[in-house]
Amino acid sequence: LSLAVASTFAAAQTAPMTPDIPSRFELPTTANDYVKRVVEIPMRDGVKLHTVIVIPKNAKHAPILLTRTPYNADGRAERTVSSTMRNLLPMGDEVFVDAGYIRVFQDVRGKYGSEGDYVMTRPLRGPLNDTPVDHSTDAYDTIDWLTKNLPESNGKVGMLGSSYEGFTVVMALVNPHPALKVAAPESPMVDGWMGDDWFHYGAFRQTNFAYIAGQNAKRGKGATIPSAGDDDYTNFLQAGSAGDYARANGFDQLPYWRKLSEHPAYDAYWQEQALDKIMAKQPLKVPTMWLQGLWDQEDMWGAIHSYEAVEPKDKGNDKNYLVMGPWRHSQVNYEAASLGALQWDGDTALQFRRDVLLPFFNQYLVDGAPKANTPPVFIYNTGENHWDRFKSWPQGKKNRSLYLGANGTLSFEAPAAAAAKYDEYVSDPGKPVPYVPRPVHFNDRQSWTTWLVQDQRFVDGRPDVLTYVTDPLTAPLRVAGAPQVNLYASTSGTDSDWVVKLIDVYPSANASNPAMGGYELSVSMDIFRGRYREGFGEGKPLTPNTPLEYRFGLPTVNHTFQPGHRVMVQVQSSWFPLYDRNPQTFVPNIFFAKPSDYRKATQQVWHTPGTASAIELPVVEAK
Ligand code: PG9
Repeated sequence: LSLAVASTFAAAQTAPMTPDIPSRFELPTTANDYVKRVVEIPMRDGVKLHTVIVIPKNAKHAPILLTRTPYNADGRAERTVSSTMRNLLPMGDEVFVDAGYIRVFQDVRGKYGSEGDYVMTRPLRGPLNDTPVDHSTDAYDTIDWLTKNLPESNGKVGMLGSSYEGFTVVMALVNPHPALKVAAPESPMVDGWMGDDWFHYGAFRQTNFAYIAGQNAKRGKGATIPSAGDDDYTNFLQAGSAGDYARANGFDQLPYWRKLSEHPAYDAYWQEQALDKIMAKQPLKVPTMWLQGLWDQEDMWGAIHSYEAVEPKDKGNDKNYLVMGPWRHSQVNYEAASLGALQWDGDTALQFRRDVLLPFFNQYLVDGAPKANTPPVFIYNTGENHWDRFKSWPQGKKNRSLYLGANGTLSFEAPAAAAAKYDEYVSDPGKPVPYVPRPVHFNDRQSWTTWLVQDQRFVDGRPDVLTYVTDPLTAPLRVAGAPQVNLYASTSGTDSDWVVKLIDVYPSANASNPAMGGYELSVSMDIFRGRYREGFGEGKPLTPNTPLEYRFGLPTVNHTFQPGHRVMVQVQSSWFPLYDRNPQTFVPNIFFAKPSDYRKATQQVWHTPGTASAIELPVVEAK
């Protein structure tokens, strides 16, 4: 009897040595308010793209929101493990979830679950791409499949995404599928040389090393570069040139680094990829909301330049829209009541998503939805702390020159002939000016996302930073557009970088918010690599010790300098280690400058009647 009991008992139990990891485990889905389908969608060349589709339970005639990503579609479609679609999907999607949208994330070819080759910024078919496919055809084929295979949908698709995901939205707008009804490229990477991720006016952005290794070392999550020490200022200085840093960290194995370093100038490789120029060639077919942050530390060029390039062909004034919020890169999809020390009038990102973006998308995607009251231009005034709704952009039609003067003065009066013709400093590549206070940590997210609003007092007064400042303003000064630098400067070297910052200096004391007392807030700043002053296609040596003109646009602003504030301009010749150092001796390719090429140079900023350095401000005159 006891033997029989024992064997019955054993039969009811799991044998002790049963392997504890089953071949498959799935969470029950009955409680979910959504259905998730993971599909491999075939493209025209047979390559299958990994696609995650999240459908509200019992959906009927639902619109589709599509994002194409190099950042892991499975992860993008699972913010948290949750039975509710709201908690499952990214924060920025909440308004769309509440409105009953179907949400689709797809891995671009060659990344994560998708087949095919990954080409970092795959050019459109043409001179740089002799394959039959690009992101435009992949978006087309994907939309075609979605409209035929999702019975829960109404067959209308919108695309949205930030940064790289914004770049894939722009690509979809070139020969768009007829079912693509509306699009919002958010901080899209549009021109990687002029002012988006890789360079700004030819100066290379060394933060990209980590990105390139992270994206390209593997099909999934790539490699992390070890840090030599706890201050990236020292790490990059000791490495030498950007090319030396790359070599020491194994980048010669990564084709994208080779492509970058073989094309330091704005040659055909970059020109053919500039999406703003491509978009400008034909009128928009799809209503498009171009969107970016006013302090977008990664893609400051793309959206605003695309909007401006496309605008002349928007004859019906019904396809081309611009949105600029007081945001860091991609902050539109998160909480945005503040940025660094700056506080806004509520969560500006939520206000935009709920009140502008969703109604705009609904209008084109939801059957029977009303026409949205979408302003052609929706832009935050960062000095008066409110949203502006405009019919057109820029608002500042009249450029007024703000002149750099003797003794650190800055005024709307052109300089008279004076004894002091210029101000001088020594730029030493051995001691470059930091872009944030040291120690610098590239991977410190807080520092990286807020560096453009960093209080500039940390360099004001350095012997290699020139500072010009107005008297306290007696009336508001409203600037609405892109300030233009018109600098006359000389160098004793044969190449030089020029960094120019337009700064709002807050009154020196602020009892309610002491952190803002005397704050030097950069409202617009950028770097220009001097060798390109005569043209971006080819770098040329500078004539030493001669005042030369440098003209370049600064990032767009919509800012009121308030009475009691002062306007400041700072000029310096390095911004390290974010930007690689200019050796200040002309060499064919700065990526590969040798240690002996890096030399101190005496820099002069001129302010005489014939060489009047100034910033031209798109001022809106008070009525
Ligand atoms: N700024 C990132 C990027 C875009 C495109 C190319 C390279 C980098 C991004 O945030 O996606």
